[in-house]
Amino acid sequence: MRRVSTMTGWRVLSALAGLSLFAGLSGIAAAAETAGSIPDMMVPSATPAHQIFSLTLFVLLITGSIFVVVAGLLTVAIFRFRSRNSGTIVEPPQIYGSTQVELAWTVVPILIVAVLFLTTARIIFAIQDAPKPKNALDVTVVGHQFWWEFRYPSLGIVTANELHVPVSPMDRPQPTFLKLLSADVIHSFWVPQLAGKTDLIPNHANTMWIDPHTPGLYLGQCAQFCGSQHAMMLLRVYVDTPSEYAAWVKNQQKIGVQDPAVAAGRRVFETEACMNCHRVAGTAATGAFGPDLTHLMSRSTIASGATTNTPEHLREWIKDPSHYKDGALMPSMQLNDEQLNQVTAYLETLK
Ligand code: HEC
Ligand SMILES: [Cu+2]
Repeated sequence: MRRVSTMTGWRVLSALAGLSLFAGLSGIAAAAETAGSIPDMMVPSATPAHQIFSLTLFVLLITGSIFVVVAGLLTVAIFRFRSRNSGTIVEPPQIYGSTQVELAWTVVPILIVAVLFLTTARIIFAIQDAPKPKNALDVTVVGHQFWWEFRYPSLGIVTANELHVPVSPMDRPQPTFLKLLSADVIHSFWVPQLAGKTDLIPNHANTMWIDPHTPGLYLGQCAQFCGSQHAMMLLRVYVDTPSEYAAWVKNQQKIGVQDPAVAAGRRVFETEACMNCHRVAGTAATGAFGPDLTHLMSRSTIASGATTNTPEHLREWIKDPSHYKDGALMPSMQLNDEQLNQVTAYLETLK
């Protein structure tokens, strides 16, 4: 009777082990397939991310070896020394109070922890104390519930949710140094392929830097629970080639010409409270609670990646922000269809 129940136990156990192995493997396969399109810290492509990745591998190697040794000894003990129903129970030799054994299992773990601690500390300091080259770009990042503000003080640019930085060639590095601030609660800036996470804390400036060598789009997101739409606080970092970057800067510095064809929409914008929360350079709209809309059309997404920037989505967003982002801190201004069309047409000219 007892024998039967142990057999079932083993079967359940091995089935579970097989299942979790399968789940693990298929997870890894799925991750590998989409690598590049999802933010993946196992595919680093910039300097601090590379260091963090090597440290991760090193720690995994050490802890993995410990796991293999412990699990191996345990397996041997379970099978070799299991009860064999021989009738007589013989106690194994008792080695209580052995100085050698006690020393071994105290000193070895201390050494292992010391090695892990020192290598981690070395990399943390190397990242924190990295000298800032003269040509580094400075960007101030301000976290808001639930979007990102990017200010380029030396260039006079303010934008939102989509950060543009120049590529940093290996032979002539041009890193970007970020100063992290918050307008409300704690947020966390995390673009796994570029660098580690750093929190944005109210009344306390943090700094971090990125040094990406390959142009492209890198995705990230707020990594600190900051309210109901924390998961929709996405981040896009465009690493531009020098000419793309120069063109982007030139466009952002332009103050848009006001198109008389959309004067009606501009009037809606200026009379329906939009301008109290949003800035459009060169107009009376100087609000700072919401994203700067001066060059809204240069962004490919709206509302921090909640949806793509198309005229239909824009109109739907203005009509009812909760359609895409329930809990977003922009109210629906209850515009009628005509006002919606007009204000959308106006926004479409903010190139
Ligand atoms: C009470 C302040 C407030 C008012 C009033 C307001 N907005 Fe907003 N708006 C916001 C906030 C905050 C966001 C960011 C929401 C988010 O992403 O979570 C936003 C986002 C937007 C965006 C997306 C910008 C981007 O780059 O993601 C557009 C477009 C926009 N608002 C247009 C308007 C228009 C048009 C009006 C007037 C009908 C208006 N807003 C009124 C606060 C406001
Ligand atoms: Cu956040």
